[in-house]
Amino acid sequence: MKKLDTTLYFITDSTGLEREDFLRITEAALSGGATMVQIREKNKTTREYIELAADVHKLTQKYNVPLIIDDRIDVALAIGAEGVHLGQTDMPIDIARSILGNGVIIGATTKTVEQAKEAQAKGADYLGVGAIYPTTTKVQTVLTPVSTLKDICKAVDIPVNAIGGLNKDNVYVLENTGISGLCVVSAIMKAQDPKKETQTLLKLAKELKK
Ligand code: TZP
Ligand code: MG
Repeated sequence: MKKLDTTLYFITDSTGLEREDFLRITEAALSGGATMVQIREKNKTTREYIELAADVHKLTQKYNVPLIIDDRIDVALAIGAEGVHLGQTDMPIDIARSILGNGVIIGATTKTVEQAKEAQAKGADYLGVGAIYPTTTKVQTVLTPVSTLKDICKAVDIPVNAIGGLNKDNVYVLENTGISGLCVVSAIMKAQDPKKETQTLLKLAKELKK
């Protein structure tokens, strides 16, 4: 596995979009410098998920960026994705690791120091922590205080990304937290100019992780 760069981690959401527009936005994010991409689908059949993930994988491979599949180990294996992202109610990290092996990236959502330490101990490669702000993206989540994010960054050695309602106007709250990067969905997915938005967010993310 090459070194993980979670600086600007773009998570897709195809809700309400034609396939063509969805793929255009995804490629815009890649050309704008997204360092990781996650495909996150909640309402697709397994076949639809695989087909879309395979199309996104062609794009991420063109830009040499790892593709992470939300939740679905089977979809990741089916298309040879670089990783999976697991929430607290998804497959336990150690079991996923035993299925996928050491060459695959495993990310975990954690909201407490305890969860973060456990995820690291069970073999997670990075953590997503949030939601920092209320989000318009369809997700079951509660807000995570910035102070908890900071505590988590201190408690683990693996990269920690902030997630939830983040955009170029509000990420300043993440200064001096110890994060390794930003995870964003709608800030890029719903931008007028997704490439430009990605470039702006990448610049901010680089500043924040210093
Ligand atoms: N987990 C916590 S918040 C969230 C996920 C998947 C959604 C983030 O989406 P947005 O649009 O960047 O707020
Ligand atoms: Mg999940």
